[in-house]
Amino acid sequence: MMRHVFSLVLIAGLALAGPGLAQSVRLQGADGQSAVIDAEALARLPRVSVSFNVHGEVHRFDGPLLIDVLKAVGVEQGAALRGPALAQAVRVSAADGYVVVYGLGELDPRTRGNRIILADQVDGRPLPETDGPYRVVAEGDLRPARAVRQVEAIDVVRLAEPGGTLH
Ligand SMILES: Nc1nc2c(c(=O)[nH]1)N[C@H]1C(S)=C(S)[C@@H](COP(=O)(O)O)O[C@H]1N2
Ligand SMILES: [Mo]
Repeated sequence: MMRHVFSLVLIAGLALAGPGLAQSVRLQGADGQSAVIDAEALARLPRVSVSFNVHGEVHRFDGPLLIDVLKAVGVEQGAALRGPALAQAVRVSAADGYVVVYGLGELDPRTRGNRIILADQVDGRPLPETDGPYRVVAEGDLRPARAVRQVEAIDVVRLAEPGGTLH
């Protein structure tokens, strides 16, 4: 019994210790699905390495494809990513209120060659606290403006009218 009380106090203490310990990202799907992913969940996904130029310096960023992360809330990929599914926006929000929108189609590796990842490492180390724990990196971007630091939430939003046609 005492041991359980102690565990509860320990867990509550960790929860109160502040956002630095909340190493998770909130996900919301287009149809109301939601999930919270943490380092453990991310570690189970296939990893990708991307070279990315930040203000004239090339760095290697590692992490899962952003579209693989979004599988937790159900997104179409590959051949299924067609018609109205291509009218979905992926809104990435950061701790400081910075928001960047990607199109779901540009996240899909079977649609487009340049990869977009949720990086948790740079040059083989965890991201520095100012940038991480998670940062979006879009391979091929010529400026790092879309490379959202300190990602907190990712939402998928449908922009097509309901009943849109499949072409
Ligand atoms: N959360 C967050 N991410 C952000 C920004 C920001 O203001 N907040 N600025 C963007 C811009 S405009 C640039 S140029 C790069 C800067 O990357 P650096 O901090 O690694 O130099 O981060 C991008 N990611
Ligand atoms: Mo910038």
